[in-house]
Amino acid sequence: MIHRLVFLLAFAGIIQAHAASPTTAKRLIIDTDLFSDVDDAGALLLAATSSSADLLAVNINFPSTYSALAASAILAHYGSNTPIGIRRPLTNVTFFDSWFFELGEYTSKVAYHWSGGSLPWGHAEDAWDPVALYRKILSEAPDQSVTITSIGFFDNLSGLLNSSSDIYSPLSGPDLIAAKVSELVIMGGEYPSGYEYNFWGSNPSITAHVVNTWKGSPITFSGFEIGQNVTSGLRLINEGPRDDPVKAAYVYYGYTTARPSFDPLTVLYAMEGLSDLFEFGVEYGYNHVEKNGSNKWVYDKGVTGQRFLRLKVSEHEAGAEVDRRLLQAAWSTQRDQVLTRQEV
Ligand SMILES: [Ca+2]
Repeated sequence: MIHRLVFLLAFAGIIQAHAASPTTAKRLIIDTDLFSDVDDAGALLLAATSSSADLLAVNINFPSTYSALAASAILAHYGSNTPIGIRRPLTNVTFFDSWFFELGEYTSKVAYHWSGGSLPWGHAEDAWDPVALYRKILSEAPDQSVTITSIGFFDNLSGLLNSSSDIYSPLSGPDLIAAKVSELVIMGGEYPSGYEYNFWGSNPSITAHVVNTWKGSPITFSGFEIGQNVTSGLRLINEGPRDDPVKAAYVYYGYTTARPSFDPLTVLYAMEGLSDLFEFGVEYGYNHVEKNGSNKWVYDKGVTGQRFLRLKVSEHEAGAEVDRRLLQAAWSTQRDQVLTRQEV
């Protein structure tokens, strides 16, 4: 009986949250390397289901067919038909944990078993060119209205910066960014200095191109130190809906272990701002990336428009909030609400 009440109250709360879906929802584009870590899947779950975000596009910066198909499967499961782009040329590479021999592959399994959306199984080549998708979505958006969230590598954003007039817009890449982007939120680097995977793991000179030359919108950095010790995923694994693809991804990837929360935390900031979770570590100066992918904050008081985040709560509290949000998001889909009713 208690369980029934809890589920019904949760159900009512979820309905209310979605009914209140504001016209002020942030227009969001996510650029993800959905492949070698599962927290990208958690981030997609949050963005696809939140009333705080209008997910306009998902661009993938790792060129595996399974990354594109898994993104489509995940988005479709939560009722999102958000268009998907992916960096070319595509490969059929799958993740293998050659560092620790403990993590599992999830993108091909999620892609196959939850096949759906705009890129069903076998149709990865139908994905957008990511730069064309950026230019189309940005050109159609109101001025200074789009938040871009980078939770992986930088090839697609570098391509956007290098782009020129096309069928979507007469503007160059930098001019289009200045006209349409309200904020670039980057998970990557370490602050005030460090050497982090998203910056060095693909092509660090491309990282340097994006971070060192981006102009026209503020940049907020979410560093390695924010998410590394904020673990999440166990509640989704243990309490999530039976047929949830992101729950399955966490199981395939980490078995029964909680994972760092780099990307879910970054997407929560991108959607909701500082909220109760974050504060700015600094609000002047700028980030500089070397060609090897290491980064260092330059404390120049004459420069504004870049900042890095700090947690305002303990790592334990932040992890509990990410866990709560992942679980709430997974149960919020129409399909699972029906399942919930049958189960209680
Ligand atoms: Ca990522």
